[in-house]
Amino acid sequence: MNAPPAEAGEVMWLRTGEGLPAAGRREAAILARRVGLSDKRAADLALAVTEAATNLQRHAVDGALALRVTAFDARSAVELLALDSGPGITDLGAALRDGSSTAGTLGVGLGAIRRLADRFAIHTLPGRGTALYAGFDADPAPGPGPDPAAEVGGLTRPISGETQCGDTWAVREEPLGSPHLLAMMCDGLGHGPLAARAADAARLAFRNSRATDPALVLADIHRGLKGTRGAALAVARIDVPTRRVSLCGVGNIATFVLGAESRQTLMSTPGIVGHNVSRTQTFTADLPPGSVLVMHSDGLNSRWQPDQFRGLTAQIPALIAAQLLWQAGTRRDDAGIVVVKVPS
Ligand SMILES: [Mn+2]
Repeated sequence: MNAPPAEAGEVMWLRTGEGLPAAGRREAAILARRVGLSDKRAADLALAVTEAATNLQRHAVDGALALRVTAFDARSAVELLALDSGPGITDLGAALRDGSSTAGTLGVGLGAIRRLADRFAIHTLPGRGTALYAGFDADPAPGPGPDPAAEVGGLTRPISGETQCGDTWAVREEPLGSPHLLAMMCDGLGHGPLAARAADAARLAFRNSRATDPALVLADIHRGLKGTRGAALAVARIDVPTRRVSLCGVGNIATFVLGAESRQTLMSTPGIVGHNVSRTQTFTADLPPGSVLVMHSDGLNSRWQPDQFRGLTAQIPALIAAQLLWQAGTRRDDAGIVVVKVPS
């Protein structure tokens, strides 16, 4: 999977409605050109988008496609997410088997999408919805390299009616090449272009900071956000060998260590990064094998519980982020989430 450094990029959201397959194909073609997919792979992507869109259109309560380009570790890809609010797939195994008779149900075409994609993942919640991930790599699959220190994924969605998003995230190694990761989740105040500008400034300051302590990284970002609207923002440091997380957050960013059946909260303190940051506090926690670090903005309702998301922590971070954003997110605010998983 994706190894850091990783950053939120532009995400194209397309909601279910007339013409979703055509709109999805159009967007996919633009992204395929941008990352240099071969004609063959671009056609495969278009086919997968058509299957996913048709599926949503015909069978889902409410749904959306999210398409984006990712470029991690010198490997670029087009990623497709298909998200819906129900009805869920009762027999996922049958739906994924090629040629199985699932006509008339939500699972149509899943086997085809899995076969077409370089990477595929799916998580379904009976009655509540399905999240599907399919990745199409621009370059031939790299040979087996060293295991990445961690897998990272995230997702942002602007408030209804806006195209730019004030929520953003980034993850990178610090120092570079070390098993120490820094992760940032940022919610630029308000929404629209001015919030997006604060988010851009936060990503830049995060990238340029050479500090290792999360409170000092946050202080660097605080300076970088002067003159912007400011943001709620949290920085986590993950020490991979010891599986320890330390977190310094200011304002309303929710941070959790999420296990299969548990959720531990790491607190932030009040304030606005870029405006008023008085006394910060750093909290630490263990990241037990099988658990993931989740950071999200208040565009997601933080009252969600692990038992509502059975099996989700076993999925790839990009799918964990997408399912949580879709199920807990509101359209009345920018929404953003980042998930980091340290392999067992
Ligand atoms: Mn917000």
